[in-house]
Amino acid sequence: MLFRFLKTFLLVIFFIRISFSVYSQKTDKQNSLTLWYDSPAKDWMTQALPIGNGYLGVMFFGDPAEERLQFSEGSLWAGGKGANEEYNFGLRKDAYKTLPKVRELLAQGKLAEADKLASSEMTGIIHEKKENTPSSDFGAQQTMGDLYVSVSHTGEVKNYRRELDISTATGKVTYEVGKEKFERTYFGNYPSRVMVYNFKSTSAETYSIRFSTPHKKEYEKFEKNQYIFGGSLKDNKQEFETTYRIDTDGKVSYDAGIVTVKNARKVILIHTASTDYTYQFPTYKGNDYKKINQQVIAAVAGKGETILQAEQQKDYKNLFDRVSLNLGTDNTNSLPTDKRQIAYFKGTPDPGFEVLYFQYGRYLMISSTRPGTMPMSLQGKWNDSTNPPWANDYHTNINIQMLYWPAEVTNLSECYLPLSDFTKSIVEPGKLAAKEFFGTRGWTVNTMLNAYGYTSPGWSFPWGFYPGGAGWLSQHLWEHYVFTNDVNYLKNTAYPIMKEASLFWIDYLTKGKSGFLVSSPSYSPEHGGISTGASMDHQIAWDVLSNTILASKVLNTDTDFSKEAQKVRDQIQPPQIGRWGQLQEWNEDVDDSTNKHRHVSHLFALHPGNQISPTATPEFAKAARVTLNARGDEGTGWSLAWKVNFWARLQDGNRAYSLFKRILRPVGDKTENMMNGGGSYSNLLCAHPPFQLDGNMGSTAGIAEMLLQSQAGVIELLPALPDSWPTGEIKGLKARGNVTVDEQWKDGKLVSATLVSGNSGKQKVKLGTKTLEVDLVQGQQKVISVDLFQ
Ligand code: FUC
Repeated sequence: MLFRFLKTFLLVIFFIRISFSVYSQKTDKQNSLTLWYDSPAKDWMTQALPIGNGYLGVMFFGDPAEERLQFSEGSLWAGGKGANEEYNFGLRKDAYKTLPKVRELLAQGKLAEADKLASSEMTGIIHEKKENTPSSDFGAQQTMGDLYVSVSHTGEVKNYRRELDISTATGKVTYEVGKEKFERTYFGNYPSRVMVYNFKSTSAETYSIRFSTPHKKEYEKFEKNQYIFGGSLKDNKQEFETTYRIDTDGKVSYDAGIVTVKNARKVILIHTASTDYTYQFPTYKGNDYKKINQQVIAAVAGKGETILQAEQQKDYKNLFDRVSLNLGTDNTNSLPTDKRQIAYFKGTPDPGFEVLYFQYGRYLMISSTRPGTMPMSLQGKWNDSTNPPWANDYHTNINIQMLYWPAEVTNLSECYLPLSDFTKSIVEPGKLAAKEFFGTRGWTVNTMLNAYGYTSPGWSFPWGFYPGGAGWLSQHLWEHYVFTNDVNYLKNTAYPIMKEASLFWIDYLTKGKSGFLVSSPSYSPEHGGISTGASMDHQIAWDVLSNTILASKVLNTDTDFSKEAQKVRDQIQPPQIGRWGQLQEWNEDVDDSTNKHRHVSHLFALHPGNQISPTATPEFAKAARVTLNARGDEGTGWSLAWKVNFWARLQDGNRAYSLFKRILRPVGDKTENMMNGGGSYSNLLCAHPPFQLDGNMGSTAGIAEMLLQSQAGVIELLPALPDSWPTGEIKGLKARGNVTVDEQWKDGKLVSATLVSGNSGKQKVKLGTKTLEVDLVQGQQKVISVDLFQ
């Protein structure tokens, strides 16, 4: 008996020692897909590290004395009808009646007068700030609050390390105090809808846990080792609840909102939260959030941290491991990431750092957008404020689309579905906006979009005016089909929405002076004023009509409608080349060659559209190049990222790469810079500045675009490989047609590519200027060696 006891005791001791020594071995190995630091984060935006489970975005700081776990839930939104009964999705009754007059003034060249009239009659209505309202009844996405966990140890902290391993989606903080060792492990578990925060120590400690929120407390309680906080937003009374279960070997007590755990070597919080929000127009209320939390907590009742972690690993790795990138180095990761970023900026070549940034985008996507969650907003799911920049909303004139660019091509198709659901949810209010402001059928959204169906033009003119949003969002619906070949999705979800977006353009376009169909009034996002015939509108209309025509063919439906759409599409004003060889941003040749504006919207046709390409339309591609050269290589975070994608489409890998390097530039500035402040913070979140996640996502997509393209019905291998990546391998990218592609290259040249298709058929594959056709058999590997192209 004694012997057995001793044996168990020794095993436990051995296990504890192993867990700590395993950790230090890993430190030595310096996992190349890890961000790590030798001090705690002091600042949320630039230093704290993001984790998440799709629903919740959490930032951890790693202060040894008191951990701060700041969290946000995607559907916690101020504003809407709850904030103001008069809120009406921004609609302005009969605004479309002003349209003929605005068009007439524009046709007469009276731009200022047209602007004035449209500004007063065609701007969406919001109701200004009231007490406790962050930004009018448009609202803003909200932080939920912070969990603070303090630990009783005193004394000097040694061997400190804070890290985020993106290959396992695990955050860690380790340090020593005297002889005692401390280790915290954090991760988000999507299948069980919980966050897990695990505090371990070799010494027995007292832990104290409190929740702090800027929102109103409705109730707070602690029962059966479970803390529950019910709250509501002050402006719109939106309700939410957050709760965690404690697993510990210590003694737990609760008093006045503070949970104390004494004599503990292990404290694990299993945390969840939800709100009463649903996609139910017009109320957006009714989610039984308390029941959801109860179900979540009940479902994890038998699951400890180990099971939850095993579940999380299976779920996460199933997505993350689909794509690997190796740029031919040993990927040393011996410097803390902030110092590594500076060394890289100063010129130390570090392809492993570039791989880390590429994969970070995929990590952030898996952590913040999963089926059933809200889509990512400007900051993904990470927001610490009640009044975040641009309301942390869903901007549709570049931002929300860029956030989702990597989804299909980097093999994370499922992560797109929240945007698909959200898009579906805004069709109804979007139809009202189309009718009221433009007098058309179909649906539209404009620049700013909230969680409460605000689809009207912005609240100011002209920046908020942007009828192109719905057409652009429809591109993603189509691309999801094209990448997955999921005909049911196309039929039941995508096509009906695309068709409605097309109807908008069929009705809105009018005959211009040249005889072509033009958009009027139109606006090139956040640049210049309104006019007749901004190029981006035409390109978006062309895109959505083209895709809808293709979709109707695939589905063998709506032949008459398709013919009508084709007739309209073919009459749209084509892109134009201006006096200095540039692709014109507007109908008139007025582009200023010295202008450095961050938006380059008139190149939509090059990327993400496919109307312009170096092979099919070389003259337009040349003009796009002239435009890009004139705009220059500076910009905000997302602007740089878009330029990476543009240059990749122009097949200039070196230029794309030099722009990508700019995105990795260290930035400390958190204040708004609309021109040239783009880069990345030391936590590698992209700086607009301030922080916006679109730059991260656009960069990840841009790298994929440099290595593989398929927008023209041909799989193009290594279309824009930069000289700086002479040797490498990428596995698991997706090409349109549901084809998974691996590529290996050496000395700047392809060695071989391996294709696996979800369906059998012929496929064109291109390398340089040579194209060949291969037969693909569903599920079977097809290895294409470079010799085949000779
Ligand atoms: C668009 C951009 C800004 C910013 C904002 C969130 O309006 O022009 O640069 O990214 O979205």
